[in-house]
Amino acid sequence: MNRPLKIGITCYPSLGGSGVIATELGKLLAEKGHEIHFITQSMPFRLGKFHRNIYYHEVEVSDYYVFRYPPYDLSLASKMNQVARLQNLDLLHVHYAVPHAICAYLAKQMAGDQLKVVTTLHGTDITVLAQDQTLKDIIRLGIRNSDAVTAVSRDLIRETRELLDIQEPIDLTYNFVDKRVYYPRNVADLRLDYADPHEKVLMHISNFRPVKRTSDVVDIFAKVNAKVPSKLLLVGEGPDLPKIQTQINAMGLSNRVHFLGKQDDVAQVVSVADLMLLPSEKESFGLVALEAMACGVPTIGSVAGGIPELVEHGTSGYLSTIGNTDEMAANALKLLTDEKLYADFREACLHRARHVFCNDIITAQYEEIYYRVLGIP
Ligand code: GMT
Repeated sequence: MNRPLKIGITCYPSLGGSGVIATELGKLLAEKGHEIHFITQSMPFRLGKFHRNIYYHEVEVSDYYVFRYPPYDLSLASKMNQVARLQNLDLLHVHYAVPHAICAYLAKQMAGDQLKVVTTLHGTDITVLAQDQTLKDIIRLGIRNSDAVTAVSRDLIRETRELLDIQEPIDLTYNFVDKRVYYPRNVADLRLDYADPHEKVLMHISNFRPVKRTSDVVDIFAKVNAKVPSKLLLVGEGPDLPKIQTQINAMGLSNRVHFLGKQDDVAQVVSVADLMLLPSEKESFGLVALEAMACGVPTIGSVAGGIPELVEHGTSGYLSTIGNTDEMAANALKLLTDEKLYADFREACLHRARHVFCNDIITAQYEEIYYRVLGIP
């Protein structure tokens, strides 16, 4: 076995798939004996209790009166350099290009070339931000100066190459779930809080941003509920939530929809559902579809971005073109009204989550990349 590494991890610590993956990866690497230093603006929300081999370094922003905008990016770069020197870090693994890859590049200039930088692209850092001409060049700088770049789907690799004209290699590192946490939970009692025994449960989990097309979620649900009595559970919060509430009221569905707000224990919540709805406009991967899959819940979604790499159409879910809510509803009904078909999909979900997107496989891939950039055979 290779020597344990000292790794600095930077991510957005609040709710969001990139922060979840970064935190879970840090926890798994620490379990394997590596020393993990989170360098973030606040404690990553999934970090929870004390963990052996995990340390947390908070980035404090200087609010000196001449600053109209406190320079968070410079404070982060300085903190990365400080922690790298003090703790003798082997590498910085940053999640999300903006500003983390650029800050890591600055930190490396200060700490020295022996400090390696691995950048993981998660999606909107490329699909949305790289389209902004004012940010394009600086994102490219961060990516080109990383010792390794990884992305969470083939589609995101393709889009990164196209939008930023990146020729350098990009490693594919799919998102993962910890199989000790994500498995079908026994939630029969909890389910009764939301739905009668004869009703089906459809669920959507997101940050309710326009790219999630949450209006389509309500549309699909209305079409399903017209044929099979169902409940819709909406988990998360975000800018489109008020619009959705208005739509739900206008459609006379308010007594069929539950708003659960932000929830930490996704495995427990998702186990209540029969189907996950993910009709996004853009989705580099779709971590919630994987979390659902690992709990035996098939996804009805769109063919956006990396979703087809995760959900196999006709086996572990059904995918339609973006906005085709008629077909999505028809597919949902097909699954909900055929017990044998549903059982087959459920089995396929469990198998695929455990064998393709399992924590052991993906953590080992990241370790391989770390040793490669450090020149440790
Ligand atoms: O979905 C979001 O808007 C949040 C965003 C994030 O930065 O956490 O999610 C992105 O990264 C996740 C983890 O890799 C992916 O599962 C999501 O698909 C991706 N979101 C988009 O591409 C819109």
